[in-house]
Amino acid sequence: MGERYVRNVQARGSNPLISTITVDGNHGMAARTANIERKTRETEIFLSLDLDSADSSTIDTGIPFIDHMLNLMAAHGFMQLVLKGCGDTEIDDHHTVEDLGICLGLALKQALGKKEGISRYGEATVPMDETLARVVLDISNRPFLVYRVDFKKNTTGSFDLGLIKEFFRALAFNAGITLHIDLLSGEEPHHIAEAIFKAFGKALDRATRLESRIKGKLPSTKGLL
Ligand SMILES: [Mn+2]
Repeated sequence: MGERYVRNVQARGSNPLISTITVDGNHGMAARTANIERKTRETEIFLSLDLDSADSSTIDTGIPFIDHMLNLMAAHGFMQLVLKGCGDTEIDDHHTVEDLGICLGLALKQALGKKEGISRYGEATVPMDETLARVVLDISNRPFLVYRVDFKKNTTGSFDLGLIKEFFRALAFNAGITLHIDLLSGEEPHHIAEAIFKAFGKALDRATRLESRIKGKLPSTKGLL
């Protein structure tokens, strides 16, 4: 919208200085950001999300493997995540990973607000060597997870790979998204996890991208999301 406005101004022959108006790149909509603070007896998480900033993220959850995955997700999804978390990892990583999914889901829901003008659907298929992972999602307010991923090992390093499903289930249900994650091929668990998190980031970027043709309307024939 911004670029078109600038072109129209120039076409009308107005003061060319007006063409220096800065465009916020966000179709004039409010910033799509969220801040979440969540404390329980099991975890403490502070999270800031900016869907429209590709600045580098700062992530420290106390679980280096998850820090690595969330960094990949944010970088390839062109979003900025500032995250500080800690939890009862002396028991295991379960509470912390699930609560990170809850907080990211809540942040996503908050950042998207009324969901006006978004593309709504997003898909990405991402390879990593022998691995190919596909993520398809709908910002639908219909929480659902279909997770067809078969890891041939239970852990990578000391990380329990079963927790990846817990993370995405918590995320999908708290964000209100329909989320399908399929592993099309893959052997090495670290590759599989990376491809899934990158594909999620890219699919989310595509689904949350503002679509200028619908001019800020809700992408639903029902009129409700
Ligand atoms: Mn890696």
